[in-house]
Amino acid sequence: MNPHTDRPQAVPSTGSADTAGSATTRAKAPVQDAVQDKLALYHFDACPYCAFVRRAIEAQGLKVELRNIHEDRTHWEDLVSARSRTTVPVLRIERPDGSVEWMPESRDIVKYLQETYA
Ligand SMILES: N[C@@H](CCC(=O)N[C@@H](CS)C(=O)NCC(=O)O)C(=O)O
Repeated sequence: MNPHTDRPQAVPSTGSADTAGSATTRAKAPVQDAVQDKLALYHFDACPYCAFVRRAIEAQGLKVELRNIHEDRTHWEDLVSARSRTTVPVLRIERPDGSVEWMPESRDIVKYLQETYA
């Protein structure tokens, strides 16, 4: 599938049925205060996987800086420097202790956001 031209069938809806699991069958990760971590999403407008993540961020009302790699060369360079590739979306998580994690894969990002900051 070409995700730029076709409907991304691999991209699920942000509905919770297939991503959140059952409260009775799966333990929920500890809820954190979203403002404690600095979150930034590397993305670009026409990317359907990015749109999926942006919708989830908006639905949760999370504070996430959007870093468009097609509009800002610095963001593109930082992404390539960290990941050695340009595939987006990628969530950059900067924790209060200064550690930084770069999380790829739209489904994993949405799952992480829902489990961590819901
Ligand atoms: N499985 C990935 C697919 C991400 C993906 O294919 N992103 C495309 C844009 S929609 C991309 O960044 N392509 C350019 C590249 O890989 O360098 C996800 O779900 O996040």
